[in-house]
Amino acid sequence: MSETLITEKCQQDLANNNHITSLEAKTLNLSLNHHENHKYQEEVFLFDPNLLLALKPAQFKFAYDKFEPKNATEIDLGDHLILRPLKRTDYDRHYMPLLAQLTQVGDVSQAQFRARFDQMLAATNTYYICVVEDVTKAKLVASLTLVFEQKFIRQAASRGRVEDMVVDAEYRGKRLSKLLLDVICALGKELGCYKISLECKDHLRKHYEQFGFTLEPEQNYLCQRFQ
Ligand code: 16G
Repeated sequence: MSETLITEKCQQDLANNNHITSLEAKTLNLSLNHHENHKYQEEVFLFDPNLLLALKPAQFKFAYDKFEPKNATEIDLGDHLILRPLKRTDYDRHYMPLLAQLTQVGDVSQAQFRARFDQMLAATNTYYICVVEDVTKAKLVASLTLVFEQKFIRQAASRGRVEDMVVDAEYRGKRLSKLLLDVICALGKELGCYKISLECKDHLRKHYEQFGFTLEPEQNYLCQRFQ
């Protein structure tokens, strides 16, 4: 592998929060100058984009017009829309106003956003936030989160939780919520979750049932609120 390619791979691994374990990387004196460091900061993903790029539409419940790798980190959905993991710079791509279409978000500053992003990133292999961006507007238009929870039960198994599904009002009717659910369910399976669960309002139950979610007999969703 050429030195340039190795450097690119290392920078991508850094951006993806992967440990650099390859012998090639270890033997390479990887010193990023200030400019490169800045570039790396701009491209920090919450999880490895390769996890999305490895998904095949054949794994999905529904068919979509387009689901093709656009480059090393993004999937082209057509219509100027791309799918990728959340990035550290996404505060500037209207991420909080998007979430405000789901529930109260409060007044989160860019610094608070980045601090929370860093905390999620540090909890390795736990937060998988998938977003859809309209690249013509540099604006996030849909988001869905998979939380990967490790357990001691069931032979030290892991489960997934689907959280914070939101699609921008102007982009509804493009089946983005279906696509994100397909993606998250396929990802959860790939990660080895023994189950994936979600909480939703009654009128959305039918929507989620299409993906195999069921209200199990005698299961109740209980909640205690503190605010
Ligand atoms: C919905 C969401 C949940 C989100 C909550 C916010 C899905 C499947 N469910 O229940 O993830 O956290 O709304 O509402 O996306 P809250 O601010 O009232 O807790």
